[in-house]
Amino acid sequence: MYLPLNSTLFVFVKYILVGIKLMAFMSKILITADWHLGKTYNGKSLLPFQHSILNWLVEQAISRQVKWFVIAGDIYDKRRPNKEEMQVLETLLHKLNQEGIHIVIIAGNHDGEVLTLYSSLLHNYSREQLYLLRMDTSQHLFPKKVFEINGFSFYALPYIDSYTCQHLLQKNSIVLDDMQQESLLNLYLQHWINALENPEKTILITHLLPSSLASSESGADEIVGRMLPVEPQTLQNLKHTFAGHIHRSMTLKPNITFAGAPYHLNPSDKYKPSALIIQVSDDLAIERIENIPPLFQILRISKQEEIENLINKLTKEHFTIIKIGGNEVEALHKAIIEKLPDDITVSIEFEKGSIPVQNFSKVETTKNLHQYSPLSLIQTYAQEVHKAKFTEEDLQTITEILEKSLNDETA
Ligand SMILES: [Mn+2]
Repeated sequence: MYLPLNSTLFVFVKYILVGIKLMAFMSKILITADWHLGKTYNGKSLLPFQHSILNWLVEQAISRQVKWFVIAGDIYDKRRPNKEEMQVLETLLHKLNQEGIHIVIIAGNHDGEVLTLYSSLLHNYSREQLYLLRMDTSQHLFPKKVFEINGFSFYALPYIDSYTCQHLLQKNSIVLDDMQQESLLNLYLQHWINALENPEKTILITHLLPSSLASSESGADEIVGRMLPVEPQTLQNLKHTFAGHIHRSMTLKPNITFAGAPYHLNPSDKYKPSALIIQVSDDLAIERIENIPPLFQILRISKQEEIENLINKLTKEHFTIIKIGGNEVEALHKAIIEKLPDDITVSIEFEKGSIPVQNFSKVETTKNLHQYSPLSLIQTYAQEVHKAKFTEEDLQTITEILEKSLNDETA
């Protein structure tokens, strides 16, 4: 076949194509949140399954040529992750770094202010490679600018609690009730937004909960730290806010978008796992990645003759829930246990209405915490989150002041 008019044109076209590819690379961000590495289900760690899905997500970031990979809080499920959980994060970050993708990590309420949590990461990466924002009561924590793309400035803000707010606003009195705490945080964010030169060109990435969403989608997951609501109107002048915390991806008001969790943490979760790809040019184009492979598979069985088929369906790729129903649950349970391969993770449960063979530990839920009185809430909060910071005497004072304010309110 006769080749292009001349090689100059050919080189020119090639140059344009490379340019387009490069532009795409320069302007894409992947935003994900709520990994909860190390979360357990019925006492068994989800970590290997989380790892394989997150590996898939990292591959997506690479093949879609994103420039920034942002984790908007709740990387670990517990404040003190174990070695395996930390290794999973490090492996994923290493892979991104090898591809030249920049990383931003924001602490969520589950990550809190444990300063040692990410210390190894800070040693292994430069600020350019990995920008890590922790909640830190010793520092001023207005949102920090993490990068700029096509005239849009991206700021990140880790989870922040009322004590940090107070510190930042240099109000030393103890702020006690929920309303005061909320207004303080809104005031603080408003102050930051008012000081911005170009709020319409500013994008905030955070782990905060807008107050029009009263509770968490995932139910059992939340409230290691008390989440302070932000009024959506506080954020209305910004170009956009991307947030973690709510595990279902959704858009609110219309400039607040939740990234969503990349997998279910419980087989009863109803949300669609997701992550966001933001293409930044003159405007923001938001795309949801929703074809994420599932973490759980549920297999139902009610007859002996189905056992062979069930065993064949077990895979290392999924955390399998086996639901036993029918009239012979005890015998079925025994037969399944005998045939289970050692290297497969399963949780055996019973369909409603079947007679349970034994009591399986129920997954703990902290849902009820929402219904606690402000007094017990602040006590739980103080004890859980600030164990190291409050003496018995401090707690006593908080309790007294709270009781007084409660009495004043009811009087
Ligand atoms: Mn979370």
